[in-house]
Amino acid sequence: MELWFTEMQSKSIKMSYRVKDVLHTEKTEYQNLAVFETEEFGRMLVLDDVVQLTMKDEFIYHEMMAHVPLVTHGNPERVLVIGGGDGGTLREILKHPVKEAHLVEIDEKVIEASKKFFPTLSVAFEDPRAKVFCEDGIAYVKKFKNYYDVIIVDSTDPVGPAVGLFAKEFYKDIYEALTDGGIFVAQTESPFYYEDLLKKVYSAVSDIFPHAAVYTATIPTYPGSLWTFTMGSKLIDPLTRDISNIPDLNTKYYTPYIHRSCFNLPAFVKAII
Ligand code: AG3
Repeated sequence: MELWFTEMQSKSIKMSYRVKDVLHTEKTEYQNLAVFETEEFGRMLVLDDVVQLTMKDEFIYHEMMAHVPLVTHGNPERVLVIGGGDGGTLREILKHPVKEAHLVEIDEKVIEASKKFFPTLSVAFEDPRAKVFCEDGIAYVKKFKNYYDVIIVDSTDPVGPAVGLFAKEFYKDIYEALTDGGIFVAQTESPFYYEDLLKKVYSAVSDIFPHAAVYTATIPTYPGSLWTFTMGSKLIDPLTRDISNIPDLNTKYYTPYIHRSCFNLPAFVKAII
């Protein structure tokens, strides 16, 4: 018998993966969580029927989530991830000489599943600089003023529990929680399927932050492949930042050339923002 997992990438597009094994399914307090062993992309984490990561291509998303803002900042000491309970973004952050790498994840079951099924990501939680808080990220950031150098929002799609993570009020709280040279990045979905969201987020971020920029990466298992990240910066202009001294970060996607080029947007994306 053949087993397939299908994600509805949009109302009228389905993407199916042949599954070798269903390793885990559970209903958590917040969402349905599943771990599959797929034929093509290896182990896969799925939340509410949406692919969050696969072993084969997770490096692209996680490297771009972490290294673009951290290198743009230049000398981050305290970094916060909101969401990202699998630990992938945290793992990349820890390649930098940061002092504190905090992660606030609402669903502790995601962290547990990662510890069990994704050891190459959850290894990040063992680093003494890493600290995990299992609570609502929206309430968490309100507690801080001028504290974090970089805040990264590694959320699920803007449905259900993640809706508030794409709201202007939340970005204002993030602005306050950041230090003077602080930088914020959020994953902002596919420009093909979430055009309105990208437009809305970019406009909110550019209202709040002196500098706003969008960058892209190509991620095979995310809808539309081309994926966007939106950055807000309090001081440094990400587009003119001198990045000639980028340290070797032992990466598979991110390079200094990628850093320079990822802010160069295709014309149709530029037209959206
Ligand atoms: N967070 C972004 C997942 C978005 C995927 N969307 C989709 N497949 N429709 C991933 C969390 C990984 N740390």
